[in-house]
Amino acid sequence: MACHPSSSGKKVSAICTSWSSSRVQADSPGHDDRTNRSLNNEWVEITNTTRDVINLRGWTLRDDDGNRYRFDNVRLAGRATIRIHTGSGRDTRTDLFQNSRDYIWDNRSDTATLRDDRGRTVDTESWGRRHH
Ligand SMILES: [Ca+2]
Ligand SMILES: [Ca+2]
Ligand SMILES: [Ca+2]
Repeated sequence: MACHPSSSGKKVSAICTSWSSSRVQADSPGHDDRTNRSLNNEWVEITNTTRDVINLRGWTLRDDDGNRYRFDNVRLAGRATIRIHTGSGRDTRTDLFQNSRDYIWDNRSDTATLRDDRGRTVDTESWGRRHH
């Protein structure tokens, strides 16, 4: 987990120490055939480990290849988990969709970086090894 310490915000430092983008399913089960179903079985889960509601508006989720997802007005309750799917679908309280037509999270290696609305890194999740 990476986190830039904040001198001002008690709230931000609390987020930094408490947040985790806890799980990534980078390799959609089965053959990667680029169907929407397969794309949606590639996802990142973010868990709010605090007891406070956090609004993710303006927050971003990025990979190592320049893909970026920007959150809308999404309120994540305390202790709640939200799953961000790669493919298309209708956003709900527990599931969001990037509406991408291609995979985002590289099966072998990649990094998911969550940043808040001020561009500060809240959490990172890496897997595999870099090849360049
Ligand atoms: Ca993948
Ligand atoms: Ca697969
Ligand atoms: Ca990627």
